Amino acid sequence: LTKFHGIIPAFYACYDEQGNMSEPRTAALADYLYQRGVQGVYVGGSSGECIYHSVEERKQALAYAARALKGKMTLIAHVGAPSTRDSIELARHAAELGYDALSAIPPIYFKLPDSAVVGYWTAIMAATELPFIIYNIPQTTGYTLTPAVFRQLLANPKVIGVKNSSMPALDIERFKSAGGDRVVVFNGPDEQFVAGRIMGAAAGIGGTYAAMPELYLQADRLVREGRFEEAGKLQSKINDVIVALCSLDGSMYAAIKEVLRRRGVNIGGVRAPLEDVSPADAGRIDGIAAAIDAL
Ligand code: HMN
Repeated sequence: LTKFHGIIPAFYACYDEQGNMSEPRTAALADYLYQRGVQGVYVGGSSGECIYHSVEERKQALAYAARALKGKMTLIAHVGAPSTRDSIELARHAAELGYDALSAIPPIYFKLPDSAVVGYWTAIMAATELPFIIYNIPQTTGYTLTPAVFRQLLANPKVIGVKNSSMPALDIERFKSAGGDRVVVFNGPDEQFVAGRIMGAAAGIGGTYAAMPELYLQADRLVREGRFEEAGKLQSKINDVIVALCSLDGSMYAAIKEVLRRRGVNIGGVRAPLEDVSPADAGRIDGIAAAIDAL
């Protein structure tokens, strides 16, 4: 479990000018994160726009990131898809690529009973030898993982943790309490990374980390050193940036990609139906990028 700690940015979809998956641009984002010293990456999740990709494209995204980062940091593959079949295909692909762990949201669209969701996760786990991280994100999937279902899943030794993106920091504490030393809880909401770490998360996986990895690494260090007041103040500055990123007309990921462009990493735009930021917001993006550099 020691592989799973610290700052694990959710990796973004890296497109060429035509909007196709780009290996060189993936390598550029990978290198930028590696240079900053993050502990791992979470590839093909929400922030990776996986929901808008074909299975083939998702395999490309997983392969390009692995080729760039294998052996350099912890690699987690998100393989959740609407069908069990596609998820298993992605899981096997990730295992062949040498990923360190798999993770998956619950199956989306139909509202399924716990038994179907548990069956889905169990089938993915059975497909490879890799450890598995449950992904709880009720605000987008409509499915809420309860501590009782989590405990049931813990009967499977492959379950090593949960990435919890629900807002209550209490949920992080409850999952940690249910799993104890045999689980890692990953903080999901970036806006309360510090709270999540203090309440039981040993690591964070976040959609805004790659926009400002140095700030999250610093927050993580402050928590490890018990400097909670300073950590809280830094969190507040991080939150000002997140609020600014979310205040533009386009999607937050479009805004982040513009910030990254200003930090020297061009990974293209976002895939529709996600919306681009309008050219009129260029000045505001400059301001956000400058604010990050100044922190
Ligand atoms: C992923 O790519 O799967 C992300 O890590 C998900 C992550 O928990 C994000 N949550 C959502 O997108 C709902 C957060 O990092 C989020 O982007 C951040 O807290 C800003 O609101």
